[in-house]
Amino acid sequence: MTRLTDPIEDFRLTRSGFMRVAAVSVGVLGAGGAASLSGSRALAAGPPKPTTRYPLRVPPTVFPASLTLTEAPTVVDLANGGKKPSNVWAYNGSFPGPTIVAQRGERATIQLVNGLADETITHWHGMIVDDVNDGHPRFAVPPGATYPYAFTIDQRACLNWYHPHPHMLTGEQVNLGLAGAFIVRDGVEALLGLPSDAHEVPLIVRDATLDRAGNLEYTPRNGGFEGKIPLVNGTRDPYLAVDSGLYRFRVLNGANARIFGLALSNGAPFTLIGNDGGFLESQVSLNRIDIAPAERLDLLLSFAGLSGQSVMLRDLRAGWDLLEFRVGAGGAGTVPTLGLPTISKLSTPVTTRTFSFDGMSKINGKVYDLNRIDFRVPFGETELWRFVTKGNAPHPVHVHGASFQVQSRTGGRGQVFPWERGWKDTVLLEDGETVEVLVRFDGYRGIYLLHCHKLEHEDMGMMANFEVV
Ligand SMILES: [Cu+2]
Repeated sequence: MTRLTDPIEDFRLTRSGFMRVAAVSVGVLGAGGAASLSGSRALAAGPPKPTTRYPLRVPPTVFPASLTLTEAPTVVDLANGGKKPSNVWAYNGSFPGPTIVAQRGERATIQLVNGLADETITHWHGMIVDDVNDGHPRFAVPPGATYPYAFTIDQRACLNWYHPHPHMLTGEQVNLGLAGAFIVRDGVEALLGLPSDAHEVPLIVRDATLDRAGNLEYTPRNGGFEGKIPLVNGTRDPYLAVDSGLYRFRVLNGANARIFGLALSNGAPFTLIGNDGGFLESQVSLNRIDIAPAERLDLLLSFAGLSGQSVMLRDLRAGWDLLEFRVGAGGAGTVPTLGLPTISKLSTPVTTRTFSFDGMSKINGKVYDLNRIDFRVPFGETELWRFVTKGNAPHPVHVHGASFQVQSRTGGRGQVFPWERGWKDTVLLEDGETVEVLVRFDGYRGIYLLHCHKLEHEDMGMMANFEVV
């Protein structure tokens, strides 16, 4: 059985539904797959260097009109061709879920089917939609039920994603496999002539723990789930055969709690052109990028001159090899200088609010209450939101219903990083830091969420409802 507690705040999850066996099993739940918290720590040795690598899985592409998404247990091959069946939970049997690709202005009509044994609801992370379509936990549906979504996509081209958001169950459902990419395209992007088709690759990076039978196993800790192995697009030890041309990688940190420090083994820089809310105003060359849970990156990478060589995408924090690029012949193209669109700057906030991310389960001293509106925000007014913490960071702070612009970070790391410019919906708050953002809710009125995207903190109650009025 797994249960999260917050010793700092002496808070305990009391929801009976949360006590469960954490290993996924298709058919009969249980089978002795549960791990105690102390047991998961005892086994936390580093992964061995893999000798065999498997082709990177690229999820199928689907479109948002008349789409049915079913969340259900299924069996996948994490070694993608290695014939090693693993029990996971997945959207439409695909781990990660199918990549939804939408054009700005398009209408999404999506039927969510709950094929799990618990309630669920799906949130479109980064999508600006009205509140009945936002996947708020109050809309969670029971097993066997459906939830109909219908919304118009009206925002800049960007990489968003979708995942479950039921109260106190998000960490488990995401960790056991329920997440997928949601790409928005627009005319501005089309004019840039960026790499496409096989040269545009989504990379959903996360960590995972497997039980002895090789099934995904959720072993939460109140400080955040820490998996023992990395997965990219649900693939163990993946490689990607590339040509020696230009690629666009759409990177999502889909981990519950882990931050990745991305770098390339040959020391070459990434060219960062966008993040959560779309393109940056100008491209930037970076040798290392830290990406917190739920953050996204839009990267260009040229393999010109590397034919016959191997380049590894690494995580410098855990010392993991994430993805090997095996560079073949053919292909062309170096990183172009792009004319990226300008970003109108938010300014002159009307109101300043301070949010303290306390312990592991509270914002401003309060544990989340599904039925409590914590504050109200006037529609269309720019506000300055200040995020602080009394400890137990990192806290990746996420806002529903609007994107924001990061203004400053004082204390701690003391700077706004290049990957935090432009439009964001998630920003990393470390211990000792104060992060200020400007935000304006000019899409829809209604009830939205502010929360920590370390999913174990979220599930313990580090979340607040606000209403745009
Ligand atoms: Cu947190």
